[in-house]
Amino acid sequence: MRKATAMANANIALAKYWGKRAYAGNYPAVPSLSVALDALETTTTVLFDESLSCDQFALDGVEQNGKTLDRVVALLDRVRVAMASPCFARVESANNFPTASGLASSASGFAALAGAAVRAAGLDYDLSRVSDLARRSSASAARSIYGGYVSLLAGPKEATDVVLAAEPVAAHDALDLRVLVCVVTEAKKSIGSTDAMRRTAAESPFYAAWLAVAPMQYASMRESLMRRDFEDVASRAEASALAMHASAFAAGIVYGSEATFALMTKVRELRARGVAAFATMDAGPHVKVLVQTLDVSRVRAELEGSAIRVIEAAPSSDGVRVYGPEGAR
Ligand code: 2P0
Repeated sequence: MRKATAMANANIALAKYWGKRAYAGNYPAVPSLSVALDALETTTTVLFDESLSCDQFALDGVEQNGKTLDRVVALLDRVRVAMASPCFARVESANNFPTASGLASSASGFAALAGAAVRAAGLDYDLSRVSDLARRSSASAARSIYGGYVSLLAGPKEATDVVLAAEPVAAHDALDLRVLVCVVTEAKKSIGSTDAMRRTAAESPFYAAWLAVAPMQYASMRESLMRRDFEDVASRAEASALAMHASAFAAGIVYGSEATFALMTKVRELRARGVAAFATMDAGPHVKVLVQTLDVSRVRAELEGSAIRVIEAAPSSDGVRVYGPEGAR
């Protein structure tokens, strides 16, 4: 038996990833740029155990099956290919934020799973191989292997099976940034991002426009980040989210709810009053508001009425942390 534990933080994309290359391997069709968040964290333990007759996965104490289990098994299968004496594993994972709230947990979840599985399997992988392994399960998870500001490039245009890992691009303190995560519902999201991306690519009249604009938005944002220009990065983040959602919207994928639009309106009103606040949304109705430290209290006070809960997060310097193995024999 070999056991290892890993912790990873969630990240939010400032320049969004949306869409995959048509060939296998879960390669993104566009580059993305994210920041790791200190407040949202997953801890995962992997125990490879010769006595097990199948893989087991418990999330926040609840045994999982179906698609949720299948995605974990798929990652373990990739690890087992490289193991000297492969066997099944028990995986236990816990989020320090409510999983049912619909906040993205696949980024921190698959990053922690990849880190723990590789270590428990006794594989000598560097961080880019761990990031590549995480990407194959969930592209945003590749970015949670590193702290601070992180990029993940698009996959090559032609079908391939190369290593594609995220890369750190700036330290966590490159900007004076705080993220106010406005939770608007406890319900699970309506459509998973993998399916939603597939539908956007197949049905959105604006998908081609998204593919054309996203790399330019990414490049400009990276330059703004290098100049440490909060307002430029944050306003470009809002533009990236709007372009991504516009492409999905045109395929009938509407992640926003009334509360989402109320919060977006609030953020616009704040800006009209001279407050540098910018909104970004992922594959769900929650709104993440980007502000500077000085503005946290007053922006938070304005947003609280339109959200169930506001979680304040700061950029984290932490990438994946791996402990173990224990019980090696
Ligand atoms: C992102 N999202 O860049 C974008 C923005 C949501 C909106 O990556 O299909 O779970 O597993 O590779 O990473 C969420 O999708 O997708 C996501 P898969 P993932 O953060």
